[in-house]
Amino acid sequence: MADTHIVTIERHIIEEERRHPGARGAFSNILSDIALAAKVISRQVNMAGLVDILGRAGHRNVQGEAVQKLDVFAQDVMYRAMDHTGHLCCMVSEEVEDFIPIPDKFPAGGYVLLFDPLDGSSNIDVNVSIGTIFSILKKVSPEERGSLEDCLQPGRRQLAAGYVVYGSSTMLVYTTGNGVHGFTLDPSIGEFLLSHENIRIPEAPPRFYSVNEAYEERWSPGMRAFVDHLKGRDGSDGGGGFSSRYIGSLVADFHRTLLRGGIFMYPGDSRNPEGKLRLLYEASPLAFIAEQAGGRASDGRRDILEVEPAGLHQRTPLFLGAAELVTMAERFLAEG
Ligand code: AHM
Ligand code: MG
Repeated sequence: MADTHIVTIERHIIEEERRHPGARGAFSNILSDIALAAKVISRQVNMAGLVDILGRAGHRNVQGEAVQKLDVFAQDVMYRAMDHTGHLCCMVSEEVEDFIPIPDKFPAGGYVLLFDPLDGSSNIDVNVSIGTIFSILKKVSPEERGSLEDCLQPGRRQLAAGYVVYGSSTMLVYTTGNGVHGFTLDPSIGEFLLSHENIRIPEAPPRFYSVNEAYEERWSPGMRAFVDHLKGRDGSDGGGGFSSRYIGSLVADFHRTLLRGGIFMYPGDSRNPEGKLRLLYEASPLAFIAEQAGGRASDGRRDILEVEPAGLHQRTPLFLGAAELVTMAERFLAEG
Protein backbone atom coordinates (compact mmCIF):
# COMPACT_ATOMS: atom_id res chain seq x y z
CA MET A 1 0.00 0.00 0.00
CA ALA A 2 1.19 3.53 -0.73
CA ASP A 3 2.22 5.48 2.34
CA THR A 4 -0.64 7.97 2.20
CA HIS A 5 -3.56 8.57 4.48
CA ILE A 6 -7.04 9.45 3.41
CA VAL A 7 -8.47 12.61 4.97
CA THR A 8 -12.16 13.33 4.48
CA ILE A 9 -13.39 16.90 4.66
CA GLU A 10 -15.27 16.12 7.89
CA ARG A 11 -12.08 14.96 9.57
CA HIS A 12 -10.19 18.00 8.29
CA ILE A 13 -12.84 20.37 9.61
CA ILE A 14 -12.76 18.71 13.05
CA GLU A 15 -8.96 18.91 13.16
CA GLU A 16 -9.11 22.59 12.19
CA GLU A 17 -11.58 23.17 15.00
CA ARG A 18 -9.18 21.68 17.56
CA ARG A 19 -6.82 24.56 16.79
CA HIS A 20 -9.41 26.96 18.20
CA PRO A 21 -9.85 26.25 21.91
CA GLY A 22 -13.37 27.16 22.95
CA ALA A 23 -14.89 26.33 19.55
CA ARG A 24 -18.10 24.49 20.19
CA GLY A 25 -18.74 22.69 16.94
CA ALA A 26 -21.39 24.98 15.48
CA PHE A 27 -18.96 26.46 13.02
CA SER A 28 -17.69 23.01 11.95
CA ASN A 29 -21.24 21.83 11.48
CA ILE A 30 -21.93 24.74 9.10
CA LEU A 31 -18.94 23.74 6.96
CA SER A 32 -20.04 20.10 6.95
CA ASP A 33 -23.57 21.14 5.95
CA ILE A 34 -22.13 23.17 3.05
CA ALA A 35 -20.16 20.09 1.93
CA LEU A 36 -23.38 18.07 1.97
CA ALA A 37 -25.25 20.70 -0.06
CA ALA A 38 -22.32 20.75 -2.52
CA LYS A 39 -22.70 17.01 -3.10
CA VAL A 40 -26.40 17.39 -3.86
CA ILE A 41 -25.77 20.31 -6.25
CA SER A 42 -22.91 18.41 -7.90
CA ARG A 43 -25.14 15.44 -8.60
CA GLN A 44 -27.72 17.68 -10.24
CA VAL A 45 -25.12 19.64 -12.26
CA ASN A 46 -23.84 16.34 -13.63
CA MET A 47 -27.37 15.55 -14.77
CA ALA A 48 -27.75 18.91 -16.57
CA GLY A 49 -27.12 17.45 -20.02
CA LEU A 50 -30.01 15.07 -19.50
CA VAL A 51 -32.50 17.88 -18.89
CA ASP A 52 -33.59 17.89 -22.53
CA ILE A 53 -34.34 14.20 -22.26
CA LEU A 54 -35.85 14.19 -18.80
CA GLY A 55 -37.78 17.46 -19.01
CA ARG A 56 -37.12 21.22 -19.09
CA ALA A 57 -37.51 23.73 -16.28
CA GLY A 58 -41.15 24.31 -15.53
CA HIS A 59 -42.11 20.83 -16.75
CA ARG A 60 -42.24 17.52 -14.95
CA ASN A 61 -39.55 14.91 -15.36
CA VAL A 62 -40.17 11.20 -15.87
CA GLN A 63 -40.50 10.63 -12.13
CA GLY A 64 -43.27 13.24 -12.11
CA GLU A 65 -41.12 15.73 -10.16
CA ALA A 66 -41.10 19.39 -11.17
CA VAL A 67 -37.80 20.21 -12.92
CA GLN A 68 -36.21 23.38 -11.61
CA LYS A 69 -33.65 25.60 -13.23
CA LEU A 70 -30.30 24.67 -11.76
CA ASP A 71 -29.66 27.99 -10.06
CA VAL A 72 -33.05 27.87 -8.37
CA PHE A 73 -32.35 24.26 -7.39
CA ALA A 74 -28.95 25.20 -5.92
CA GLN A 75 -30.52 28.07 -3.95
CA ASP A 76 -33.10 25.70 -2.55
CA VAL A 77 -30.56 23.06 -1.58
CA MET A 78 -28.29 25.55 0.21
CA TYR A 79 -31.24 27.06 2.06
CA ARG A 80 -32.75 23.74 3.11
CA ALA A 81 -29.37 22.36 4.26
CA MET A 82 -29.00 25.36 6.57
CA ASP A 83 -32.36 26.73 7.73
CA HIS A 84 -33.11 24.29 10.57
CA THR A 85 -29.69 23.58 12.13
CA GLY A 86 -29.75 26.28 14.80
CA HIS A 87 -26.31 27.60 13.80
CA LEU A 88 -27.30 30.56 11.61
CA CYS A 89 -29.22 33.73 12.38
CA CYS A 90 -29.69 34.64 8.71
CA MET A 91 -28.40 34.10 5.19
CA VAL A 92 -27.64 36.25 2.14
CA SER A 93 -27.89 34.83 -1.37
CA GLU A 94 -27.34 36.25 -4.84
CA GLU A 95 -30.74 34.83 -5.73
CA VAL A 96 -32.68 36.71 -3.02
CA GLU A 97 -33.15 40.50 -2.76
CA ASP A 98 -33.26 40.87 1.05
CA PHE A 99 -31.36 38.97 3.69
CA ILE A 100 -33.10 35.74 4.70
CA PRO A 101 -33.84 35.40 8.43
CA ILE A 102 -34.05 31.90 9.87
CA PRO A 103 -37.79 31.13 10.20
CA ASP A 104 -39.33 31.36 13.67
CA LYS A 105 -40.12 27.65 13.77
CA PHE A 106 -36.37 26.86 13.92
CA PRO A 107 -33.78 27.91 16.51
CA ALA A 108 -31.43 30.74 15.49
CA GLY A 109 -27.65 30.74 16.00
CA GLY A 110 -24.61 32.97 16.02
CA TYR A 111 -23.40 32.96 12.40
CA VAL A 112 -24.31 34.47 9.01
CA LEU A 113 -23.90 32.52 5.77
CA LEU A 114 -23.51 34.49 2.52
CA PHE A 115 -23.47 32.62 -0.78
CA ASP A 116 -23.80 32.58 -4.54
CA PRO A 117 -25.53 29.23 -5.02
CA LEU A 118 -24.53 28.71 -8.65
CA ASP A 119 -22.30 31.27 -10.27
CA GLY A 120 -21.85 31.36 -14.04
CA SER A 121 -25.09 29.52 -14.66
CA SER A 122 -25.24 30.75 -18.27
CA ASN A 123 -22.34 28.32 -18.86
CA ILE A 124 -24.33 25.24 -17.89
CA ASP A 125 -25.79 24.63 -21.33
CA VAL A 126 -22.34 24.43 -22.90
CA ASN A 127 -20.77 22.15 -20.28
CA VAL A 128 -18.41 24.78 -18.87
CA SER A 129 -17.45 24.62 -15.17
CA ILE A 130 -19.60 26.56 -12.74
CA GLY A 131 -19.42 27.01 -8.99
CA THR A 132 -20.86 27.80 -5.58
CA ILE A 133 -19.18 30.48 -3.44
CA PHE A 134 -19.68 30.96 0.33
CA SER A 135 -18.59 33.15 3.21
CA ILE A 136 -19.24 32.85 6.97
CA LEU A 137 -19.43 35.78 9.40
CA LYS A 138 -20.11 35.97 13.12
CA LYS A 139 -23.33 37.68 14.17
CA VAL A 140 -22.60 41.09 15.71
CA SER A 141 -26.04 42.62 16.34
CA PRO A 142 -28.38 41.82 19.23
CA GLU A 143 -31.14 40.79 16.77
CA GLU A 144 -31.86 37.11 17.30
CA ARG A 145 -32.62 36.48 13.63
CA GLY A 146 -30.00 38.76 12.16
CA SER A 147 -30.00 42.27 10.75
CA LEU A 148 -28.35 44.19 7.92
CA GLU A 149 -25.56 45.04 10.35
CA ASP A 150 -24.71 41.34 10.63
CA CYS A 151 -24.54 40.94 6.86
CA LEU A 152 -22.72 44.15 5.93
CA GLN A 153 -19.35 43.41 7.53
CA PRO A 154 -16.02 43.93 5.75
CA GLY A 155 -14.38 40.82 4.33
CA ARG A 156 -11.61 41.03 6.90
CA ARG A 157 -14.10 39.74 9.48
CA GLN A 158 -14.83 36.49 7.62
CA LEU A 159 -14.34 33.37 9.72
CA ALA A 160 -14.35 31.05 6.72
CA ALA A 161 -14.76 31.23 2.98
CA GLY A 162 -14.75 28.73 0.17
CA TYR A 163 -16.05 27.62 -3.16
CA VAL A 164 -17.08 24.48 -4.95
CA VAL A 165 -16.15 24.06 -8.60
CA TYR A 166 -18.23 21.65 -10.65
CA GLY A 167 -15.71 20.78 -13.35
CA SER A 168 -14.00 17.70 -14.72
CA SER A 169 -14.27 16.69 -11.08
CA THR A 170 -16.07 18.45 -8.23
CA MET A 171 -13.74 20.22 -5.79
CA LEU A 172 -14.40 22.08 -2.57
CA VAL A 173 -11.74 24.60 -1.55
CA TYR A 174 -11.93 26.43 1.79
CA THR A 175 -10.06 28.46 4.37
CA THR A 176 -10.70 29.25 8.00
CA GLY A 177 -7.68 31.54 8.12
CA ASN A 178 -5.16 28.72 8.41
CA GLY A 179 -4.15 28.15 4.80
CA VAL A 180 -6.24 27.01 1.85
CA HIS A 181 -7.17 23.38 1.42
CA GLY A 182 -8.80 21.60 -1.50
CA PHE A 183 -10.89 18.43 -1.52
CA THR A 184 -11.94 16.38 -4.51
CA LEU A 185 -15.28 14.58 -4.51
CA ASP A 186 -14.95 10.84 -4.99
CA PRO A 187 -18.39 10.11 -6.42
CA SER A 188 -18.04 6.37 -5.83
CA ILE A 189 -18.00 6.83 -2.04
CA GLY A 190 -19.68 10.26 -1.91
CA GLU A 191 -16.86 11.86 0.09
CA PHE A 192 -14.72 14.95 -0.40
CA LEU A 193 -11.11 13.75 0.08
CA LEU A 194 -8.13 16.03 0.78
CA SER A 195 -6.30 16.36 -2.54
CA HIS A 196 -4.65 19.81 -2.37
CA GLU A 197 -3.19 20.64 1.04
CA ASN A 198 -2.02 24.18 1.79
CA ILE A 199 -2.45 25.66 -1.68
CA ARG A 200 -0.13 28.58 -2.55
CA ILE A 201 -0.57 30.75 -5.64
CA PRO A 202 2.55 30.18 -7.76
CA GLU A 203 4.60 33.29 -8.57
CA ALA A 204 6.79 31.71 -11.25
CA PRO A 205 6.00 31.69 -14.99
CA PRO A 206 4.11 30.63 -17.04
CA ARG A 207 1.87 33.46 -16.01
CA PHE A 208 -1.65 34.17 -17.09
CA TYR A 209 -3.83 37.23 -17.21
CA SER A 210 -7.56 36.74 -17.32
CA VAL A 211 -9.94 39.50 -18.39
CA ASN A 212 -12.77 40.06 -20.86
CA GLU A 213 -10.86 42.01 -23.50
CA ALA A 214 -13.99 42.67 -25.54
CA TYR A 215 -14.63 45.58 -23.16
CA GLU A 216 -11.25 47.23 -23.84
CA GLU A 217 -12.88 50.26 -25.52
CA ARG A 218 -14.53 51.09 -22.21
CA TRP A 219 -11.42 50.67 -20.02
CA SER A 220 -9.59 53.56 -18.33
CA PRO A 221 -6.18 54.53 -19.78
CA GLY A 222 -4.50 52.96 -16.71
CA MET A 223 -6.26 49.64 -17.27
CA ARG A 224 -5.23 49.65 -20.94
CA ALA A 225 -1.67 50.51 -20.04
CA PHE A 226 -1.54 47.62 -17.57
CA VAL A 227 -2.72 45.01 -20.07
CA ASP A 228 -0.36 46.48 -22.72
CA HIS A 229 2.44 46.02 -20.19
CA LEU A 230 1.48 42.38 -19.59
CA LYS A 231 1.59 41.91 -23.36
CA GLY A 232 5.06 43.47 -23.51
CA ARG A 233 3.82 46.28 -25.77
CA ASP A 234 5.24 49.14 -23.72
CA GLY A 235 8.77 47.71 -23.80
CA SER A 236 9.28 48.44 -20.09
CA ASP A 237 10.94 46.05 -17.61
CA GLY A 238 8.97 43.07 -16.39
CA GLY A 239 6.37 43.26 -19.18
CA GLY A 240 5.50 40.49 -21.59
CA GLY A 241 5.84 36.74 -21.08
CA PHE A 242 2.15 36.33 -20.32
CA SER A 243 -0.50 34.15 -21.83
CA SER A 244 -4.21 34.87 -21.63
CA ARG A 245 -7.02 32.70 -20.27
CA TYR A 246 -10.67 33.71 -19.80
CA ILE A 247 -13.46 31.25 -19.21
CA GLY A 248 -16.16 33.74 -18.21
CA SER A 249 -17.08 31.67 -15.18
CA LEU A 250 -15.68 33.25 -12.03
CA VAL A 251 -15.10 30.15 -9.93
CA ALA A 252 -13.37 28.35 -12.80
CA ASP A 253 -11.23 31.39 -13.63
CA PHE A 254 -10.31 31.81 -9.97
CA HIS A 255 -9.58 28.12 -9.46
CA ARG A 256 -7.08 28.21 -12.33
CA THR A 257 -5.51 31.38 -10.94
CA LEU A 258 -5.12 29.76 -7.52
CA LEU A 259 -3.45 26.65 -8.89
CA ARG A 260 -1.55 28.03 -11.89
CA GLY A 261 -0.92 31.65 -10.91
CA GLY A 262 -1.49 34.96 -12.67
CA ILE A 263 -4.16 37.60 -12.27
CA PHE A 264 -7.92 37.61 -12.81
CA MET A 265 -9.52 40.99 -13.51
CA TYR A 266 -13.06 42.26 -13.78
CA PRO A 267 -12.46 46.04 -13.79
CA GLY A 268 -14.92 48.87 -13.67
CA ASP A 269 -15.35 50.58 -17.04
CA SER A 270 -17.15 53.55 -18.59
CA ARG A 271 -20.44 51.64 -18.79
CA ASN A 272 -20.19 49.77 -15.46
CA PRO A 273 -17.96 51.79 -13.12
CA GLU A 274 -18.29 49.13 -10.40
CA GLY A 275 -17.78 46.19 -12.76
CA LYS A 276 -20.11 43.22 -12.51
CA LEU A 277 -19.08 41.03 -9.63
CA ARG A 278 -20.63 41.24 -6.16
CA LEU A 279 -18.65 42.20 -3.09
CA LEU A 280 -20.20 40.11 -0.33
CA TYR A 281 -20.53 36.64 -1.81
CA GLU A 282 -18.17 36.71 -4.80
CA ALA A 283 -15.23 39.10 -4.30
CA SER A 284 -14.80 38.92 -0.50
CA PRO A 285 -14.68 35.13 -0.08
CA LEU A 286 -12.32 34.72 -3.05
CA ALA A 287 -10.19 37.57 -1.65
CA PHE A 288 -9.88 35.78 1.71
CA ILE A 289 -8.82 32.57 -0.07
CA ALA A 290 -6.34 34.43 -2.32
CA GLU A 291 -4.74 36.11 0.68
CA GLN A 292 -4.49 32.84 2.58
CA ALA A 293 -2.78 31.35 -0.47
CA GLY A 294 -0.16 34.14 -0.49
CA GLY A 295 -1.98 36.30 -3.05
CA ARG A 296 -4.01 39.51 -2.93
CA ALA A 297 -7.32 40.99 -4.01
CA SER A 298 -7.99 44.65 -4.73
CA ASP A 299 -10.73 46.82 -6.16
CA GLY A 300 -7.95 48.69 -7.95
CA ARG A 301 -7.32 51.08 -5.06
CA ARG A 302 -7.61 49.16 -1.82
CA ASP A 303 -7.76 45.63 -0.47
CA ILE A 304 -11.13 44.03 -1.10
CA LEU A 305 -11.07 42.75 2.49
CA GLU A 306 -11.03 46.33 3.84
CA VAL A 307 -14.07 47.56 1.89
CA GLU A 308 -17.01 48.49 4.15
CA PRO A 309 -20.09 47.15 2.36
CA ALA A 310 -23.10 49.43 1.97
CA GLY A 311 -25.53 47.04 0.27
CA LEU A 312 -26.15 43.30 0.10
CA HIS A 313 -25.71 43.08 -3.67
CA GLN A 314 -23.09 45.80 -4.08
CA ARG A 315 -20.75 45.34 -7.05
CA THR A 316 -17.01 45.92 -7.05
CA PRO A 317 -14.18 46.00 -9.56
CA LEU A 318 -11.94 42.99 -8.84
CA PHE A 319 -8.22 42.29 -9.32
CA LEU A 320 -7.36 38.93 -7.85
CA GLY A 321 -4.38 36.59 -7.83
CA ALA A 322 -0.60 36.72 -7.38
CA ALA A 323 0.26 39.56 -4.96
CA GLU A 324 2.92 41.12 -7.16
CA LEU A 325 0.55 41.38 -10.13
CA VAL A 326 -2.35 42.79 -8.13
CA THR A 327 -0.06 45.45 -6.68
CA MET A 328 1.24 46.21 -10.18
CA ALA A 329 -2.35 46.62 -11.42
CA GLU A 330 -3.02 49.15 -8.62
CA ARG A 331 0.06 51.12 -9.67
CA PHE A 332 -1.06 51.35 -13.31
CA LEU A 333 -4.65 52.21 -12.35
CA ALA A 334 -3.46 55.02 -10.06
CA GLU A 335 -1.86 56.68 -13.07
CA GLY A 336 -5.08 57.15 -14.98
P1 AHM B 1 -23.89 35.62 -13.48
O1 AHM B 1 -24.10 36.15 -12.08
O2 AHM B 1 -24.90 36.13 -14.48
O3 AHM B 1 -23.72 34.12 -13.50
O4 AHM B 1 -22.55 36.30 -13.99
C1 AHM B 1 -21.37 36.09 -13.27
C2 AHM B 1 -20.33 35.67 -14.25
C3 AHM B 1 -19.02 35.31 -13.58
O5 AHM B 1 -18.97 33.93 -13.32
C4 AHM B 1 -17.99 35.71 -14.60
O6 AHM B 1 -16.77 36.03 -13.99
C5 AHM B 1 -18.63 36.90 -15.25
O7 AHM B 1 -20.02 36.75 -15.11
C6 AHM B 1 -18.32 37.02 -16.72
O8 AHM B 1 -18.89 38.17 -17.23
P2 AHM B 1 -18.64 38.68 -18.72
O9 AHM B 1 -19.44 37.80 -19.61
O10 AHM B 1 -19.09 40.11 -18.72
O11 AHM B 1 -17.14 38.57 -19.00
MG1 MG C 1 -22.77 35.18 -9.46
